[in-house]
Amino acid sequence: MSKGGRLAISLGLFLVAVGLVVWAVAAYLTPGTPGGEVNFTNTQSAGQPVNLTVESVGSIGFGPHPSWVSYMTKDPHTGQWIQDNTWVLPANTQVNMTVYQFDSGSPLRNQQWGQVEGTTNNSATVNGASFTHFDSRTGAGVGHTFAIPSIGLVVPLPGVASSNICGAGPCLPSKWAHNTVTFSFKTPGPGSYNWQCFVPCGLGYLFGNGGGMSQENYMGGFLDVVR
Ligand SMILES: [Cu+2]
Repeated sequence: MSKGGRLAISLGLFLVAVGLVVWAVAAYLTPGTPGGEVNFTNTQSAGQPVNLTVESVGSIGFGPHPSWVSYMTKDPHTGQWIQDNTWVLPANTQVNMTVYQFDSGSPLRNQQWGQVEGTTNNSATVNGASFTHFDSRTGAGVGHTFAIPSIGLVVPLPGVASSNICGAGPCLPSKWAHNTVTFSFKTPGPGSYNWQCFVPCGLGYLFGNGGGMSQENYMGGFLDVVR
């Protein structure tokens, strides 16, 4: 091979190496690159309930669509709020879910979604008070719902009435007005199950189902249930 050829190959390999280093540093510095999975199979002993904490925010505040509504997950390993809304969960295990709901609300288009279904005792709590149905025509309405259609689970998340609304995620419960909703459910057998919001909250889109509503990882994600 000519000297020029070797030089070209060396230069090419050098540039690839520089590119990989830049990519690795950028990946490391980018918090919670959306679309990733959060592993809840090793956060507790086998057979013990899984504690899963999420929040719903009116504007995610970063990424390609900063104004979109979104859920965020509290990473059980680091305590950080990240926009990774696919959860790896053990099969046939109780999940104790806490949702901090930071968004304002409105009446539901379908009052049926005000019913709590598919959770333990078909009930949930909001700020400590048990409820089985929320009339979204009262109070500040419903901000979002959390639903896992394949197991018939729907929980309405009451909207926030306060003017102290968090403008951009991640929203800290210690700082901004929110409603704390808790409920439990049992994971099914192994498989991939989608979860989503059923409140048409993609405002400005036909039927309200555009924007964050139709984009995975904003108003929806997956439960990757493993044995
Ligand atoms: Cu929503």
